[in-house]
Amino acid sequence: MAEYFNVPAIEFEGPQSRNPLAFKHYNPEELVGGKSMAEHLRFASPYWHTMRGTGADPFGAGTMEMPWDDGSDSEANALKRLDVFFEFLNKCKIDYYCWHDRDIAPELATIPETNAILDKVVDRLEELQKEHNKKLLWGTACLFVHPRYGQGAATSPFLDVYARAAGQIRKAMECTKRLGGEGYVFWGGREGYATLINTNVKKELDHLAAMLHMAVDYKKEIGFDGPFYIEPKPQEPTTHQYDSDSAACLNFLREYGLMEHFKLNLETNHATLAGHTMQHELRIAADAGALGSVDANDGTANCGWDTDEFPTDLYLTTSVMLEVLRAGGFTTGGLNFDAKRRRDSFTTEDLFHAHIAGMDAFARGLKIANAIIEDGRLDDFVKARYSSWDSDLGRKIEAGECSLAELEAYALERGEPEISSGRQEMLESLINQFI
Ligand code: XUL
Ligand code: CO
Repeated sequence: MAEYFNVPAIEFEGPQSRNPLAFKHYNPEELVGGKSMAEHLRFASPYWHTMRGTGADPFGAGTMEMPWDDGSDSEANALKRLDVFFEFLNKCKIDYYCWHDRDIAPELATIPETNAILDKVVDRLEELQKEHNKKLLWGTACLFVHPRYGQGAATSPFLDVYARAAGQIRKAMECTKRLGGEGYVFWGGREGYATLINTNVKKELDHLAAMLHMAVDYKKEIGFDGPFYIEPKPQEPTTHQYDSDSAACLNFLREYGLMEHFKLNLETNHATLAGHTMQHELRIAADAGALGSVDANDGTANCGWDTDEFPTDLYLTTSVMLEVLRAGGFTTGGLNFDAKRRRDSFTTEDLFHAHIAGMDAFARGLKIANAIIEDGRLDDFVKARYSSWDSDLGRKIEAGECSLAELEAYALERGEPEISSGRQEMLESLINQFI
């Protein structure tokens, strides 16, 4: 097979290494809390950024070197990219990948032609996955690039657009199932509104739920047993996206009877756009039993755009891994780098530096989070903080068996309550001890 990257396979060399093309912390086989790092972290690379991201922005053309790509929509070009991608995954020791249907194969003039080229690409992906022992973390349908979806797909005012989206979802699910995908994502990039002046919100949400119910029916029909994930994001490209954050998604899923079929795929830069920390989004999902998978990236906090940067901040990766470990670890999910290099990092080698940076940051985050949990002081503090509830009365309230009058009588007897310090700064300092 031709080699496309003038970069050796990336090896673990330890924290003292001065080699930029080596892992300093990610050591796939190393055990952390009884499980290997590879099993904990389940890294995935997103086809859209890694293979199709040109570095273009609203002010200028792409900058990325892609010497293998002739820029055409030909089958040969689509197939060649797959070889490049698998060389990259191998050299970077990444076991999983994710795609949108339209990243791996182009949309052609008609639906049958489009599906035919997609099938050819999926045939080849099937071979490559077997040959290189790689797995599909999740697939998804791109329902936001084509102009027909400009006013929504499952929330389009136009029934013909809705039907087109339905067919595209069905096909993308079929391909995901063929490739043994562990999950399937719905990110509603255009499922929201530009303005309420022209929008029937109730109708659009009902239609979105109907689409997801049809997807559940199809999932059962073809025996796809992975979870569905909704990926929240509050805006961009829409002014308001219906799946704005974890809590809004959970509310929608409960309202429409979809909870048992869905988990959430949470992305840092989407959390920050929603005015939350990533830890908040993960916690809300985990508490509802819906922490599915992570789109691991970061943004520039004061910028207000979804900049999809590689995650290199250890406080971020530690907080993510704390939530993931406390939720029992990933099952079907993983850490998908929904991240792109900066325009300035345009060489093919930068793809490696970017992923190494993200993988090492998460390896450290994992080790730090595991050490914090094993140390126990943080969790013990939180447990102690709520210990007054470990009483007969506390249990009675939590079981819903108490009345306001009963509590009033109790309060009368007790007098002014005693409270203790939340010790935020002490605990922040404790976490710093591990970082
Ligand atoms: C867009 C985004 C998407 C989804 C998949 O902000 O995150 O790439 O992850 O459609
Ligand atoms: Co994403």
